[in-house]
Amino acid sequence: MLYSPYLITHKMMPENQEFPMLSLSSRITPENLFYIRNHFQYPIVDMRSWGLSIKGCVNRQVYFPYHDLLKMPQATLPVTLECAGNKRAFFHPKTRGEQWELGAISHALWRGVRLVDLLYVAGIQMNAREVTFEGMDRGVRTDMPGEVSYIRSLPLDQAINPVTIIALYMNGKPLPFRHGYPARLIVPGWYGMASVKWLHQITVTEEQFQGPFQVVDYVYDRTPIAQSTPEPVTTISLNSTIARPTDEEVLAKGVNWVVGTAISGRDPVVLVEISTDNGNSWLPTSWLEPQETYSWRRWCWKWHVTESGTYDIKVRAADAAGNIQGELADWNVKGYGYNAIQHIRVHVD
Ligand SMILES: Nc1nc2c(c(=O)[nH]1)N[C@H]1C(S)=C(S)[C@@H](COP(=O)(O)O)O[C@H]1N2
Ligand SMILES: [Mo]
Repeated sequence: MLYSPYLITHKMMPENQEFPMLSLSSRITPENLFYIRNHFQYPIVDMRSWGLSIKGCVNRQVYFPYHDLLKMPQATLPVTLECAGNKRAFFHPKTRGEQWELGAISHALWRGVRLVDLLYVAGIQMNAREVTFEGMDRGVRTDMPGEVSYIRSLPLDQAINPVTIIALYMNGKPLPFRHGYPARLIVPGWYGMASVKWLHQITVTEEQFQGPFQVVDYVYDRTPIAQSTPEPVTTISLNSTIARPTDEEVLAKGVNWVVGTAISGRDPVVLVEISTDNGNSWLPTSWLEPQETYSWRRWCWKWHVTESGTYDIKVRAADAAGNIQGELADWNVKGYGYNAIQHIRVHVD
């Protein structure tokens, strides 16, 4: 059977589409199925004038034309990007924002220049504390006047971490325009908002960046549940997802494979378990591929069903630090970081 899956559309202007998890068939997500998350309309990029500049708390302002970046030493890293709003649709009560289900997550091989190599050319001054990254896309937000650009910052230690790269290639080809051509930041292990697309300006600063995509969005705000100051959203939480079967699917008796993914941007995932009795008993799944630090990892489980009925299937992952996914999501106002145990119901005839 010829099967040609499509992205699942949430919005077209700006474009927000998710990867159809049920089509999961390789570790690397096919480019045409890689999720897309944009806050604004696409920018206009004129390659005759495009270059990457670094200014701020640096010894010398530098400017890198595209062809200079291409000639610099390149690093290649497999990195999974996951939107902080992935699985938002499963929060109770619901939270505002794109109602992402399972697929605001995808995996690719990124190749580009290490950010630290560029910062080294500029020379970081003693007072530097953060590095901000400005994308070329801009537009209006409903909560403030005027136009804003998509800008995010990183603490200096993460900026100089050699895994942080300015990607010029995705899966061996020049970065597709929708994923940030000509250059995008890739911050391995962090939720996707950190990986700024259509990058053109880097600024090393002494102050903490206060832009809306830093302090209004992408913070865990737990009021009124807890009285606490909102914490910034950073690394990917421990999570696991069933790609197949799907919720309410009808299956035949016999062998049915359950397949999915697991990820954490913190400690390596060491175990994924499945339950077919609503969480009363759990069995380990098998890995389909080796552990890789910043990558999701696919697992499978051979389910031999002999009795017809309705089954409540659950999946949970555990990491090397002893954390295990829980039944309840850590509810927050903006609906970030959903990582409760996934529950699907299937019917066996
Ligand atoms: N310039 C720019 N960079 C951006 C965004 C954006 O809207 N503009 N969205 C961010 C968010 S929230 C995510 S999840 C990822 C999505 O990357 P992708 O569209 O390549 O999957 O890009 C990030 N980088
Ligand atoms: Mo995102």
